[in-house]
Amino acid sequence: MKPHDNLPYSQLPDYSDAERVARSRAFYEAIRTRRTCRYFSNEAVPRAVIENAILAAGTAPNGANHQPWHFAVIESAEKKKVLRAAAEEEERAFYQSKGSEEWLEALAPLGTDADKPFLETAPYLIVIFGQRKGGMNPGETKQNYYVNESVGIATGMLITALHDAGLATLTHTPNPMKFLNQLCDRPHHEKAMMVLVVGKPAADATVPVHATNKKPLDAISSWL
Ligand code: IYR
Repeated sequence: MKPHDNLPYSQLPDYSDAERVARSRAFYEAIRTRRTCRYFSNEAVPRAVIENAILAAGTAPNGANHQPWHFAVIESAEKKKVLRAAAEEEERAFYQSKGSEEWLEALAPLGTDADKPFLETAPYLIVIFGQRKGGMNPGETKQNYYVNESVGIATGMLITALHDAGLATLTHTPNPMKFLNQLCDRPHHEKAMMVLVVGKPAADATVPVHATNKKPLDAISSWL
């Protein structure tokens, strides 16, 4: 088969309108229960769940189908410890001086601080890298396109897949993230974009009320 050959698009079920409405509502009801979690159980989670979620993320739409992402899954206690120490050092600088007054005020209702024990408690830390170069095949150095957009969509799908499997996640963004290249043994042309903390929520986990307040449809959409 040549690269420009096409295949029939035959994968989608032909639901009735009523079924589509019901399914879209059911999906919304399921995904609206997702919460960013800051209290994790240390209970193990099968690796296959993470592998399947990464496979799902890897189907995301992306620039030129170069799939410009890499998911480095940290499960070693030693590496988690190093990541936590480096991230907390940066976060201390952020909360003590680097973060603007306006930014810190915006975070106040979430109650976040520089302490990140979940970085050692949770069974998995998925460090998500965007690849500025790489093309489709190993060893290629072709330019990649729409890396931020592609990785953003893939990350959303990863979070959705993990939520569907009954796992909690936290999108953590240490700033700067350069130390993650060395920790995860990734080349310089890759940029770490997110640390996704994954696991079961702690039995007594709570979420800030502030985070449950979602904008209504008419505030986030318009019909033209
Ligand atoms: N990276 C910091 C600060 C932080 C920033 C935003 I914007 C958040 O929504 C939450 C936290 C931290 O992890 O604490």
